[in-house]
Amino acid sequence: MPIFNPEIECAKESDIASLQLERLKASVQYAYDHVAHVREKCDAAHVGPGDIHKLSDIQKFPFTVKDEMREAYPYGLFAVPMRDIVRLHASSGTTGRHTVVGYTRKDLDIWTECVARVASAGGATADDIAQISFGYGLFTGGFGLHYGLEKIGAAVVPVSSGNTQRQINLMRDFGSTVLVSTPSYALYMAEAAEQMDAMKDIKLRVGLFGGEGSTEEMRAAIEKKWGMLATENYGLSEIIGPGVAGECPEKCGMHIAEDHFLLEIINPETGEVLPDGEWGELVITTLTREAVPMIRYRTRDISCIMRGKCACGRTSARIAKIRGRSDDMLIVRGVNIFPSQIESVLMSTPGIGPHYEIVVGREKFLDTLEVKVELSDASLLERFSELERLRERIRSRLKSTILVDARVTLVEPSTLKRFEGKAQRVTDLRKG
Ligand code: DLL
Repeated sequence: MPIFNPEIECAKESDIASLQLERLKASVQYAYDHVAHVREKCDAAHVGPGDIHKLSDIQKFPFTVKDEMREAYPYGLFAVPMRDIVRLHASSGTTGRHTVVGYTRKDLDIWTECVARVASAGGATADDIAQISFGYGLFTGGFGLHYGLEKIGAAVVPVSSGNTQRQINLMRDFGSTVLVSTPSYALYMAEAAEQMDAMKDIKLRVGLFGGEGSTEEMRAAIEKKWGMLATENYGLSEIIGPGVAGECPEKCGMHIAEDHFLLEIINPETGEVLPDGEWGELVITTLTREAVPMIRYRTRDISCIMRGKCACGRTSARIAKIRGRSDDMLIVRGVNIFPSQIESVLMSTPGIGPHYEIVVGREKFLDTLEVKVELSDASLLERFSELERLRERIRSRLKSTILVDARVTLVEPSTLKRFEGKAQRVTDLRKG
């Protein structure tokens, strides 16, 4: 499997660390000189670019949070005049204003390189026909993967998301070999392909998935349905978009583009920096961004950093599969639950399908948790005792994993909502 930039991706750890330090000094100086908000925050915290002598000196700097980007809407954190900007993207988020990100020509070149690396690592090559089923638009997924895949020489099919039957027809007629989408959309498309009896004519061999979390069990289900290798990559618009990190076929964490991003893990409650291998919130500092340099951006994503050479030959540090977002964590009757824990239980229980919904509510001052999941075989609905046994099995497996008693509702196949982009599986009725 080719490595896109072996000089960097397979470099000695100490060489990467020196490059990071050199770039960190320059990037913090640049942000301080060009973004008033950064300068004011640094001055208030009595730190400045001159305080960076080693990589860990970044810990002296204050964090940046999403609200600061919203307050600076639209261009308050930009470090360059608009004439140097060649692209704008934005992330909508569930509440409030968009966060807007800009790119200079150099930012776009770097972004393309970073995505080319994750696309190669994930298994795509110049021989592939890559169907991009991420939305094209303000979301960074479509355009991000587009330029990265073109860079490695793949034939890109920019379908964008939606119109699922057409996706399947194109996949079959064009002979697509790589699918780019969210994992939940990949599942939905697999179901559509089965219904259209098109699976046998589809040649997909690799899936490059991202934009949302998924469990190992979900990956296994996708790989089985499509008969493909499924790898995932990670990124966020505030930092650049996709391309921050990506898996190789070893599936042992996502290789970080360390020459462009400095990653830390912190305790989300105290802000304390945690050592490698410990789980916490990912914090990212950009090392080369021109348009919107970021110092210690709190991603809210929960992961851990792993080091050591990978069997694929890359030496770059990796982040583990994202366990969830700290703001997605549900607190039900005082117990912390990540939706991914529920997904793992459901996906490893035979007899039910991969589509589910989680509803949290409150009855008589007590939190309630309902898990709705589709049966894989509708005829079970007529066999009451079997149905009850299955429901009880799921309930007790859930209880031993999440320590909370959930109401399990089994529904007919193909009745729960399907997603063409990022799945929205949790409804918290206690909010708002
Ligand atoms: O989702 C960028 C992206 C697009 C990455 C396509 C990979 C592929 P945003 O819309 O700003 O950007 O959303 C960023 O999505 O903070 C995570 O919570 C989540 N996310 C992205 N990739 C993964 C992943 C894009 N592989 C937010 N696993 C991030 C888990 C992910 N969560």
